[in-house]
Amino acid sequence: MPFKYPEARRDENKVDDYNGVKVPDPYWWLEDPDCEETKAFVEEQNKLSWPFLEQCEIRAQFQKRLTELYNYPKYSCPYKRGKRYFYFHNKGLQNQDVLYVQDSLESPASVFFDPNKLSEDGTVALKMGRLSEECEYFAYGLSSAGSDWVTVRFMKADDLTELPDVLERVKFSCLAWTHDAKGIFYNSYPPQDGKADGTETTSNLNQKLFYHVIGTSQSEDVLVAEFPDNPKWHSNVTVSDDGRYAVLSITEGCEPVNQLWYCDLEQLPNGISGLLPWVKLVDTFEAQYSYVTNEGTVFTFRTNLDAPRYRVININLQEVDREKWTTLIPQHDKDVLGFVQCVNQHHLLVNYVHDVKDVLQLYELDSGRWVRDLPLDVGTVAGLSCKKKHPDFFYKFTSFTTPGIIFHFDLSQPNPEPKVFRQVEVKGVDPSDYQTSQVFYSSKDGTKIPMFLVHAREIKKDGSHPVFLYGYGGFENSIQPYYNTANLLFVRHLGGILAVANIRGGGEYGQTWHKAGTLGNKQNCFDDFQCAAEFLIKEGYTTPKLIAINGASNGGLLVAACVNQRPDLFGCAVAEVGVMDMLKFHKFTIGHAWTTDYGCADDPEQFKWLIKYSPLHNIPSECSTFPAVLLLTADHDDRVVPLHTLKYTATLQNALGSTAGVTQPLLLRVDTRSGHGAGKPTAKAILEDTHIFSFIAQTLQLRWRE
Ligand code: X99
Repeated sequence: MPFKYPEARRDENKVDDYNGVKVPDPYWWLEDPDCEETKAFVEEQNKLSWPFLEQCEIRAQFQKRLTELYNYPKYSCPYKRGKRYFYFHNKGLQNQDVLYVQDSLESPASVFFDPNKLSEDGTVALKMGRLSEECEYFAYGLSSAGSDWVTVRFMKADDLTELPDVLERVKFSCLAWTHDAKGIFYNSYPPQDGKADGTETTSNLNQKLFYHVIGTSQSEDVLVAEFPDNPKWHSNVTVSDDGRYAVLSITEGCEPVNQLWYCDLEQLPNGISGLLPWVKLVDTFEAQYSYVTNEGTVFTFRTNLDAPRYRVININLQEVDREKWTTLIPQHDKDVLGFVQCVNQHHLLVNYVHDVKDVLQLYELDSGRWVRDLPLDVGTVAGLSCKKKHPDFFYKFTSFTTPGIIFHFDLSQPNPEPKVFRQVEVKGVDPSDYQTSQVFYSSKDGTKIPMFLVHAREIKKDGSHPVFLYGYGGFENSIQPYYNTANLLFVRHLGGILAVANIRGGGEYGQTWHKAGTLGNKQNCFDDFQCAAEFLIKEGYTTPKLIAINGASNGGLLVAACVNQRPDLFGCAVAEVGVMDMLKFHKFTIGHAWTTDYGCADDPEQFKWLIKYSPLHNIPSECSTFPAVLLLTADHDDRVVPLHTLKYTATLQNALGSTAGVTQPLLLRVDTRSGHGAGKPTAKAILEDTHIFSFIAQTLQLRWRE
């Protein structure tokens, strides 16, 4: 019995003109989140989707088991400030992680900051927190209901007293204390018309950089940098390890390139009291430079300048000619240089990504000489805490089946070796039930694409296994091994295979891999993902009817584009918070920053790329088979505004909702008081995962196995 989808009004008169090409936009009215018609549309969709999701056969079992298995203690690496140690901890099911403090690593810990106290439903999240250098103050940014907007507040770190200072209209901001603890650098946007609670779609332009002096009101904050001629620019300050310099990085979009300006804070006769006399070390957007540390005027940066897999360079501020810049750690032949951090005054902790798996090494800061490897299993360094002035550091290892092992390494010891500082075990999950492997398959153009597979120890290659195929493919973001309880439940109780395809557009092999999946090459991402499914079928793992694909954000675009292009290849598709209207994304909130990966429809050449794959504009008009589709968005998603998914849903249901061959559900789930993902309370995350996997099990007809 096909579904009866809500009627959505089509405005046939709304046709946009892109340099002479006419493109209808009948559901443009869904772009207004506040009009009654949009609200009614969302309500009707939810009335269809939520009961369906709640009534899926395995829903209760999945939810119960997920809640049980998610209920394990979670810890971050501890970090030292002043004389004390701080770390995040979640007992298991708390909505938000709690910040703890202790006098030493062995002494009892007490609660330092608990975001759970700030809202009933756990939707107020700690987005950023910074202790001043000597631990006088704690500056913290809270966001509400999943929005990117942040409010910064302050407290005294010794007695936890709240200060009256409040910073508003903060978004995409740095938070950098000057070492005298007098104040902090942060970014905010000018006032805007209408609301700014994360449900608006207004473009984010003209961000400014301020210095806030503790004990003053925000209206008195010192404007230290602005770029009126370049409304899309974003800036970020790092205060150097020695406290002397403010290092300013300016970006224009999501490309890994920045300008690099600095200011010697010791050379300011009146302190920080106005626009700073920035010195422009790099005033173009040719490459990325990330501050690592400095010894006097010799600055160390991680850069992709002439190095798509990144390298470490030194620049002496007194000899800034490019010919005088020197290489400290050259680019690796194959591996990508990940993070670089200074520890123990004169060491660099260096991460490489080798075929999507992390490597950790120690180097000498002065010579760039390799000192030693820190052995790691196959997986990811998911956390790190270190400081130049401290001889010891912590790192957290994770993998598909390891929730987290925190190692402590102390360079002040003779013959130091990493020690397991903390290791959590999850009751009910036996890592030996699972097997992780990495395969390399050929994409359409012959490029070898890595893919992780996680499944039961012994599986038959008889095509009988359901697959959960995940991908992202954009913005140089690499998808390295990660621990996810719901994914493991899919493997253990639904007999499934988790497949993570490291498609192009990501950073798995550096900038070259990224660029091969952007702009005019974006189709490579979709080809890579489709070829992953074809590989799994050809190798006898599965069949199209048993494949569920999933992705979020840029990965939501991936899923929707692949469904349009190959509806025959998948049984189910779950697209979360996706970018679906490739002709208009740049008009809303921070969308303009993504033109670096996607291009922009206002440009006639780039329009041709976008119109070819934009999910909203390429839904097949008739087809004999189509996967079950679940679309997710949320009312406070101000990263990828909900209108993308709303318009796409209306178009999809209109095109295929009453087609004879299309019997599988095409549903939209819109969450409330929820956003793009960051800061989502545990209760909401568990319910969302439950709904996603219940939908997959229901539509692929999977049975629960004990
Ligand atoms: C962003 O849009 C990042 C947004 N953002 C900035 C920040 O532009 O978070 C910025 C400037 C300065 C400081 C902090 C920020 N991103 C991040 C993309 C993918 C990303 C995103 O969210 F590059 F990883 N997208 C949603 C891209 C398409 C869908």
